[in-house]
Amino acid sequence: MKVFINGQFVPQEDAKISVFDHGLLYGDGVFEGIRSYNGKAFRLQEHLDRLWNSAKAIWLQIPMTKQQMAEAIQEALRQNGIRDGYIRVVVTRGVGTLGLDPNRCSNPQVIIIADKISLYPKEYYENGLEIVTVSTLRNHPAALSPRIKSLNYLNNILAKIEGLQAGCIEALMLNHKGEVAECTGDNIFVVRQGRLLTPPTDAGILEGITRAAVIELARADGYQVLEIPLTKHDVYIADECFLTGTAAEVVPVVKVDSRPIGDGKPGPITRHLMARFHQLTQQETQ
Ligand code: PXG
Repeated sequence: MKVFINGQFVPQEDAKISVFDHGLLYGDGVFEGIRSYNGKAFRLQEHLDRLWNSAKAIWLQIPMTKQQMAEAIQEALRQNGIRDGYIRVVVTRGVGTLGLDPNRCSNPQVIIIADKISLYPKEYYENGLEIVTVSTLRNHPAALSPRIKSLNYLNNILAKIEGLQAGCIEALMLNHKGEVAECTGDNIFVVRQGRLLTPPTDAGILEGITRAAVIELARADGYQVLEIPLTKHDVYIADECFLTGTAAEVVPVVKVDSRPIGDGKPGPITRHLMARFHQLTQQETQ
């Protein structure tokens, strides 16, 4: 595998970062996870915009243009012969001193890895996932905004550990107000009486690119979509529930905190949106 690091493609073994990089020492940096279909990055502009916004929010200057990054991403896919794959873009603060001061770091590091995608087992798409609500609250937006896709993912990792300990591969996180926020690496939707409901950005969530695409698709198909605060109760009494994310795409949820959602099977609107999302990925990457 060839990895892009600081302007060049090098063999995986030579793709190395200093132990003094603040990305490692403090999680000081930002990242993106992007899917490719048919050799093309999906919704690339949206991912680049989010990366640049994350960087701006932490006063990090990305040392290249969006156009240069887009070209490097396409080149990473080409050099590794990846058609249906996964791209990880990482921008770190760079090498600094053993102190917090980011001004002592001079060279932000840009890393692009293009790899094969390891998908969720097919069974999850056919029969749905079981998830649990965990006690780890999503970061308070006034402390560290969940809109920043930063290299500090401990909040999500702690929630993921709790979920895994309960035997679930995804976990539902609440915000500081006790409202539903999102899962550890996926946004959440419920369906009630034919309408889609999903937490708003100010519930303290990552503004998922898959979430935005699914909202567009649902509205285009005539479904009402409301971005409103939700409680666990709203999830428990939903007719359907599903998650959206770059890796997962659209995946049905059939059980939350041991309660079956709807009739305990993936619902019709969920299945419709799974198919529509799949179509969209193909259409946009032809
Ligand atoms: N919430 C959080 C906290 C995320 O990290 C999403 C929602 C979904 O956003 P997108 O833009 O992907 O629809 C994410 C994204 C991984 C992985 O390897 C995780 C994400 C993306 C790609 C890979 O677990 N999370």
